[in-house]
Amino acid sequence: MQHIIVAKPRPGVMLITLNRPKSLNALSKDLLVEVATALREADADDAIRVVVLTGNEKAFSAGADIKEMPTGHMPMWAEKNRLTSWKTIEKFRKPMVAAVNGWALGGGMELTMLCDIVIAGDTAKFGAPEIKIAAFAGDGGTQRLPRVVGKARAMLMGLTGDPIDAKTAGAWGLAAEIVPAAQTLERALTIAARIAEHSPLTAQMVKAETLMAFEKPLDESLSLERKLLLWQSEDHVEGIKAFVEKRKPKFTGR
Ligand code: DAK
Repeated sequence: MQHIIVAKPRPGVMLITLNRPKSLNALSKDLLVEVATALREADADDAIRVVVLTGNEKAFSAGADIKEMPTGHMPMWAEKNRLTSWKTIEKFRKPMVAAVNGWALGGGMELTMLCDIVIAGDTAKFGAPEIKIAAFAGDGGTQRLPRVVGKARAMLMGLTGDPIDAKTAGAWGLAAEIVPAAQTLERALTIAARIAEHSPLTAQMVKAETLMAFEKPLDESLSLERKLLLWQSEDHVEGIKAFVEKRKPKFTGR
């Protein structure tokens, strides 16, 4: 990997660090392909239960790599590997936590919205500046941002292109917690390790069901949720037994 660093800092946790500091972790096609590759590995590895995604202190990511954009008409947006990589990130089944310091702009902010929990340092700034280069948040941002912050705030961000600070991002629901910047990664890893203690299958189900609330009409998602009452797993049986026997459960992921 040339543009990301992959580590396993806690049991059950994969840490992916975006590593193009000279361009503020701009999301080049190659970087996106590497992130998608790491996620495919995480998906295939039962020992990995949660992924944490982070950048550096100056930037989580400043968005799509503007220097990679053609000045002619040929849309690099439609490049197959780029689109497939975004799809892989979007469809990743295991819980994903973002640890965000500094800039999370354009595609960088879109990436945080594909994470299930966002922990932001107090230096973080979120924004949709695409309009400044006569583009728009075309990797899901025009649809996900209003679902997260509401129409009026999404319009404010998308039409002015101006960033919001961490406190505002927390108040608007883009981040679950705001912490001192020096503690962002540690807090995200602690949350990831906590999730990794639980039944992995169940954590994936909680993720999938929660996402349904954003993706399907209420009637449809409620009936899908009801069908899941039929769902049973060895971990569920173990969870009940452990409670009754007053001991810690041993989850196997079955
Ligand atoms: N791409 C490439 N390089 C970038 C970059 C980016 N997004 N952001 C920063 N850099 C580079 C700078 O060019 C500079 O490189 P050198 O000049 O040193 O070689 C280095 O990173 C440091 O940046 P600055 O010198 O500018 O640092 P400052 O602290 O002064 O400013 C900044 C930080 C984040 C305010 C500024 O760098 C900035 O405004 N960056 C651009 C942010 C941006 O506009 N992001 C959105 C990109 S567009 C689609 C349609 C559109 C899109 C996607 C899909 N479809 C139709 C499917 C668009 C998506 C986007 O994300």
